[in-house]
Amino acid sequence: MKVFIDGKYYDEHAAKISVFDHGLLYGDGVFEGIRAYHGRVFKLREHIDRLFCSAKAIMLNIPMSHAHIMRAVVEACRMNKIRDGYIRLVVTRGIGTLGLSPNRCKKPSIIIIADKIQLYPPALYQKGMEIVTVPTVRSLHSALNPAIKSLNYLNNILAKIEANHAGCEEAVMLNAEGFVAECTGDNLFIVKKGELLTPPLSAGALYGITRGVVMELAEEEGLAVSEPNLTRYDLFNADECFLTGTGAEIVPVVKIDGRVIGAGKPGPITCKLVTEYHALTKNSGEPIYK
Ligand code: PXG
Repeated sequence: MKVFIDGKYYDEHAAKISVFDHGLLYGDGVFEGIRAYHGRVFKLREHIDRLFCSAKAIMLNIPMSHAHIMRAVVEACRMNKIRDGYIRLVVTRGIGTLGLSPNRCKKPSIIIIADKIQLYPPALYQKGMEIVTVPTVRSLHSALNPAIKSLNYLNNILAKIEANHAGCEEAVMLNAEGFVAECTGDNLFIVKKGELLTPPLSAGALYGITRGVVMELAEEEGLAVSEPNLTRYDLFNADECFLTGTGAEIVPVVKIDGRVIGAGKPGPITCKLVTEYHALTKNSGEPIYK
């Protein structure tokens, strides 16, 4: 595998960054997780847009243009002969000193890793997932805004550890007010009386690219989509529930905090959206090979 760092490609074992990089020392940086399907990079522009929004929020000047990064991501896939894979794009604050000050970091670093993807087992998609609410709440907007896809993922990792301790793969994270925000690396949707509901960004959800795609697909299907504040009660009494994310795609949820959701198996609307999502990933995206 060849890894892109600041304009050059390095072999996997030689792809290294400094111990003085503030991405490592302080989690000071931003990232994206992107998928390639059938030789195309899916929703590339949307991911790069979000990367620039995250960077703006932390006052990080990405030393490459939007168009240039898009080309670099496609090129990194080509270099690694990727047709189906996962691309991790990272921008760190760069090399600085042992002090918080980002002003000491002269140049942000850009890293692109284009690799194969580790998928959830297929059985999980057929049977559905069990998830739990965890004690760790989503960061406040006024602390570290959850809309920023920063390198500081400890809030999510703590929640993931708590879910794993409870024997689950994913956690429902509430915000400080007790409303549902999202999961540790996925957005959350419920279906109630034929309508789709998902927490608003103001509740602490990430502006998920998959979330956006699913909302568009649902609207095309004529389903009503809304973004109200949701409580655990709303989840327990949903007809269907599923998670969305670039890595996970659409994962049906069949149990939350011990309560069976709907019929206890992936619901019809969830399954329809899964089919449509797969169809979309088959024939859209930025071509890697001309
Ligand atoms: N919420 C959070 C907190 C996320 O980090 C999503 C929702 C889903 O967003 P997208 O744009 O992917 O639909 C994410 C993103 C990984 C990995 O290694 C994935 C994410 C985050 C961190 C790591 O698979 N998902």
